[in-house]
Amino acid sequence: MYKLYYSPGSAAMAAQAMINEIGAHLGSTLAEFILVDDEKNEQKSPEYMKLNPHGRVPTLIYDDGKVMYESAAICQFLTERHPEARLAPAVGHADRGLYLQWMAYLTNTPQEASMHWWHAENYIDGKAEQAKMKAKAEERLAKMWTFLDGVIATKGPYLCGANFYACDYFLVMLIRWTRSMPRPGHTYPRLNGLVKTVMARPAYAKMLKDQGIIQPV
Ligand SMILES: N[C@@H](CCC(=O)N[C@@H](CS)C(=O)NCC(=O)O)C(=O)O
Repeated sequence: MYKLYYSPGSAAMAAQAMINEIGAHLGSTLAEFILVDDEKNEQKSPEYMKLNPHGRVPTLIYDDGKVMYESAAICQFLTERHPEARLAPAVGHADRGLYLQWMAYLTNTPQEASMHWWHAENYIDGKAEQAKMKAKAEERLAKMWTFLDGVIATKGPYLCGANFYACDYFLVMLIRWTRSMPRPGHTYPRLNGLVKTVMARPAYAKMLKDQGIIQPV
């Protein structure tokens, strides 16, 4: 039904875990996961750029040839196509506003700050300027993790409260991206609890195994 193009540890992590979870729910294999080897720069190959002109992962193929990209949009699309998996609150549900808030916040704030750290060269020229940008990204992400840790402390155990949704997969994916920073997301107590809870979900654990990556806790 789906093809998901991924690189290990990339922005495809959440969508791949969701596809596993939906597939387990339906009792069927739902997708083919296609490796785009970023060590060989395959995301910039002419064949892949025909699918995703930005040369980034993930890309999702659905309905025998329709193509979409942007990880948060793919996650949202999957929740809408498979409401039975309950990976998002239904339209009209009391959690819906918060859920949409977190999906937007995660993709446009911590995800973007992570990009400043991982790919400072895409934003500014010069080694010294890039080092400053990375330091600022670390500082900003530490503030975001403090904030989100507080949200979960007061309203957890998940981002929207009692119910697990796709935004929790997305957050745990972003937390992994900060594993080499001075204050990685998983070192904040409630975020650490969330990472452990999400890693205990078979769909997330299978994604980590299939991608050949580990998630520090
Ligand atoms: N906003 C995009 C960002 C995707 C993105 O930056 N993916 C990274 C991997 S995490 C990538 O493919 N980078 C390769 C490159 O920019 O050359 C999304 O969320 O899908």
